[in-house]
Amino acid sequence: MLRKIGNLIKINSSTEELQVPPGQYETDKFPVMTFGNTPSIDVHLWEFNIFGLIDNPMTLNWKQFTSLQNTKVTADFHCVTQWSRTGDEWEGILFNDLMTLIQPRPEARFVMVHCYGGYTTNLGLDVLTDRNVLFAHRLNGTQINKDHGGPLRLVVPKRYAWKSAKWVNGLEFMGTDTPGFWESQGYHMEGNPLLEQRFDFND
Ligand SMILES: Nc1nc2c(c(=O)[nH]1)N[C@H]1C(S)=C(S)[C@@H](COP(=O)(O)O)O[C@H]1N2
Ligand SMILES: [Mo]
Repeated sequence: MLRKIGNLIKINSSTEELQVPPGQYETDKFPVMTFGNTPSIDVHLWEFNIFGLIDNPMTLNWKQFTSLQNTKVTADFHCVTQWSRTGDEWEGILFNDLMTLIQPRPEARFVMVHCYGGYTTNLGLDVLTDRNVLFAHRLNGTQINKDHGGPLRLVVPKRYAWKSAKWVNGLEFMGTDTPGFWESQGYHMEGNPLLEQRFDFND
């Protein structure tokens, strides 16, 4: 479902997933799941770097990034530790709207997402260009607080939530799929909750 209200586009992807994925239970709680320290970020100093296999590497400041088209996305959120939230309304910049600014090289098929604090996670460009992937600065009508990834976090509704990186500050376009922080410790490279791709300790 896609509605345009004034200058704000609304996408409801929550209804695309009719039930919580296998092995998950629904909760209204919103636990904070952070490895390591929680960074405090001043938006005046905030920078977002786009680099790697791309013809026009760039750095955007807060104003430049948040003046891109804003969209509200209703989506579900699935932590690999088995809790799921449904129907949250995130607001921010769609990955696809950021993509209109950049020219990845044809061989760029994967992206390493970088964060303040050093956390990373890898995603296929095909996954990131799904219509409901966004960089969110608001959640359910208020600014995202720093525990939940403020000022800006990635939200990838169709992957386990460890791929929804908090405090994002960069995208690195890559030709081969390279494990991020949790993926290099046995978490699945894809992490699709509908397929229960939680861990992959086979190799
Ligand atoms: N930078 C960063 N992003 C992160 C994490 C983290 O430790 N650092 N934890 C991930 C995990 S495992 C989950 S479940 C979600 C949790 O988001 P929340 O703390 O807002 O609930 O953030 C993900 N993004
Ligand atoms: Mo998680």
